[in-house]
Order: sequence, then structure tokens, then C-alpha cells
Amino acid sequence: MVTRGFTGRRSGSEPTDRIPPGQHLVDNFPVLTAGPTPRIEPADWSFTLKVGPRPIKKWSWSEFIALPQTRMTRDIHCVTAWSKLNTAWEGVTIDDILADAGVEAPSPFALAHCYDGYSTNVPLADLASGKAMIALKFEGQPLPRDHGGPARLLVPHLYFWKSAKWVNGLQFTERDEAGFWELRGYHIYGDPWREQRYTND
Ligand SMILES: Nc1nc2c(c(=O)[nH]1)N[C@H]1C(S)=C(S)[C@@H](COP(=O)(O)O)O[C@H]1N2
Ligand SMILES: [Mo]
Repeated sequence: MVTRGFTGRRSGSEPTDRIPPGQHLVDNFPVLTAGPTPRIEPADWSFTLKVGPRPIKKWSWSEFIALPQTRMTRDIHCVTAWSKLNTAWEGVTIDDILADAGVEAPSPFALAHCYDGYSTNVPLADLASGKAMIALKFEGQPLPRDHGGPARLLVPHLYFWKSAKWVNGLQFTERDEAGFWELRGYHIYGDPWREQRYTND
């Protein structure tokens, strides 16, 4: 007897243990950007690793795509309450970036910086050990511009505002410094499973 999905609701046929509290599933891929969408050509793109104010290493696009490329399929959860299962990404893990720069665990926190002036803070523990990457491809294609192309941070286990689009650098910091949305009322960490949406959640 078939009992799953008989209402025709998309969420009715999905494993609910993959949908955090307060979230619903979408099939499309909504675009959420605070300001205008920047146009960054790969030839003009670079990525800088800093420890505090000190630049450690800078990669051009051609240098960056020569780093080991890793595939990751993950569920993503936006604080505006949509979740999307099994999104497929390809890019360079933060572990491989740190290894290429010859640094190991520079400090407990980091800020991602972006071409549009956006920033967001993520602890090192949530970036390392294969948990996050700088994604260059989505579903096998170059990352679309409105989703952060040519490159975005992907931290799939935290709310999606942590996945900074048009990323151009990672800065390691001693203290957990709030980024763009964290300064504007969003949670400093943003765990969807604990519903850490706003500052005091
Ligand atoms: N540079 C930059 N990154 C950003 C944003 C932004 O405005 N600028 N918006 C964030 C927010 S609030 C969300 S929910 C996700 C949305 O990503 P998407 O447009 O690919 O769905 O990107 C995040 N990364
Ligand atoms: Mo968002």
C-alpha cells in the first residue's frame, strides 16, 4: 500500500529527518542578495588568505582552479525558511586552501569577504575537516552569477547566509567578529537544527 506523498505535497514524500524545524522544501533555487549583483570575470577574480591584517597568500583564478577539486552533495537551509536537498557542488575545500598556503589552524575564527562588500563569520571548526569549500561549480556547471559566480563559500551545515557569494578572501581572526547579517540581528553562529535565526535564539 502506498501511503507516502498521496497529498501531492512535495514535502510529503521527503524524509523529514533532513528538514530542520521551521523549514520547508523547495525544488527551485531562490536568489537572495542584499544589494546589486556584481559582475566578476574569472580573469579579474582573486582569492586572498589573511591571518589578522596580514596577507598570507593570494591566488589568481588559474592558480585556484589548479588546486585539488572536490565534489560535495549536501542539503542547504536558508533562514527565510526554504531548504533544498541534495545540492551538488564542486570546488576547493578550505583544508586544501590552508594546505596550499602552508598554514594549519591559524586562529579559531574566520571572516569571509566578498566583492560586494558582504562578509560573514564562521569558526575554523566549521570550515575545516571537509565541512566547507570555495565552490566554483553547481550541478556540474560553472556557478551562475546570481548564485555567487565565479566563486562562493559553501558552509552547507549552517544557514545559507554563511555561504558568502562572490567571495574574494578568507581572513582568520582571534575573536568571533560579526559579519554583515550578524551585525544586523542574525545569529552569530546560525545552526539550522537549533533554529539559531536571530541574535538571541
Ligand atoms: N556576497 C554576498 N553573499 C551572500 C549574500 C549577499 O547578499 N552577498 N546573501 C546571503 C544570503 S542572506 C543568502 S540566504 C544566500 C543566498 O544564496 P543564493 O542567492 O545562492 O540562494 O547567500 C548569502 N551570501
Ligand atoms: Mo538569507
